[in-house]
Amino acid sequence: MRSIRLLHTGDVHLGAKFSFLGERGREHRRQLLNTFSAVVDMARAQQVDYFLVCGDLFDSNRPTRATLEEAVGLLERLGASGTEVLLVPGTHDRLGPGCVYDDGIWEGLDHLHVFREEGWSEVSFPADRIVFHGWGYGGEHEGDVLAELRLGEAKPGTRRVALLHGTVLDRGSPAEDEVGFLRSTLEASGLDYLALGHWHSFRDLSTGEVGCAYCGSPEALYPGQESGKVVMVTLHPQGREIKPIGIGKRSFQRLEIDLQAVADEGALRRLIRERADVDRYLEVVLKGVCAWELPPDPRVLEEEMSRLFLGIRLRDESVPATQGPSPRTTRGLVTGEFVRIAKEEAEGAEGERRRLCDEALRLGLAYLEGRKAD
Ligand SMILES: [Mn+2]
Repeated sequence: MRSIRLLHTGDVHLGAKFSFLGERGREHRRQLLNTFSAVVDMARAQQVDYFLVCGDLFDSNRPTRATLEEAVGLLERLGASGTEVLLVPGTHDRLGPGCVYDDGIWEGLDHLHVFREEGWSEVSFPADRIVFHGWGYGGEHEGDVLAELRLGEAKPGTRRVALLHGTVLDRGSPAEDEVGFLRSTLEASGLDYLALGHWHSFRDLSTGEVGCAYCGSPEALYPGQESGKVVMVTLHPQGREIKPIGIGKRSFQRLEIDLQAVADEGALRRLIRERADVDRYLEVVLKGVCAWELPPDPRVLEEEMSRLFLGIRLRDESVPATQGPSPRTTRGLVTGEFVRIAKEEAEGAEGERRRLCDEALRLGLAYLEGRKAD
């Protein structure tokens, strides 16, 4: 029995609108296709045996003709180079009348299997002694869907892999518009690997005998999700290997800034500018007591920085120092005098000297206010 290699991806969301990215939304929609193309290239370069797509290849059942043709073209090329493609629909591109998988474009493609039947169905590759079970998602389904999986008879040594767009449940039933399964059912499933889609961040849920992972989206989609990976799975004659591989070009990040530790608006600008990257979406949350007269206007800063990032959002949760008499702005108090002098020094200073002034103000304030200087 030889080792079998699977490239596991899903939740690509081709055609997603990204209106929150404004002018850059269109470009990011294009990026999803570019990244998917890179995933296909990786599968071809590494000559994987099977390519698994675990739902939500499309963001909706109405992708543009160009998007559909390009995606199917990529899968066709993959099939032509000897890799078998297996695909289950997800919640966004679910089965139903007129769904994207009913389109004639999918017909007559060799080496491409779409699980078009609602519920479990299977396809087997006797030469490799491997069977794939796929759940055709057509809408929510009560109960544990893995408990409904029947592996049936097969030659000893046959490997079993399932594709599911669903949720692992700790207890109870899945949320609205989802299908789910319990960890205990996974453990007893008899599968070699369960390839999951639905969550947009990679997660390895393997349990003893059964390998299981969420691949996550190959490209960054929304703030708060850690996307950008695909999973390379190797089923050895004994054991398995599950390897996440970074492939996404872009990232969504969050930065919390305690204004108490920032000397002034200029220093805040510099802190944000340090993260500048046109492939990065940055969510900045301003916290703490604002050391200056007034907290900055988030919209002005967003506008000013927007060209430096894929997108930037500022949320101001800080408390203005002007709400009460702050020792920092009170003449005659040690803290107030220190802030005044340090700012005078910093003004007009540039480069390394400026950085040192900012640092001195930050550390000095922390010392005077009895805070940890982190
Ligand atoms: Mn999804």
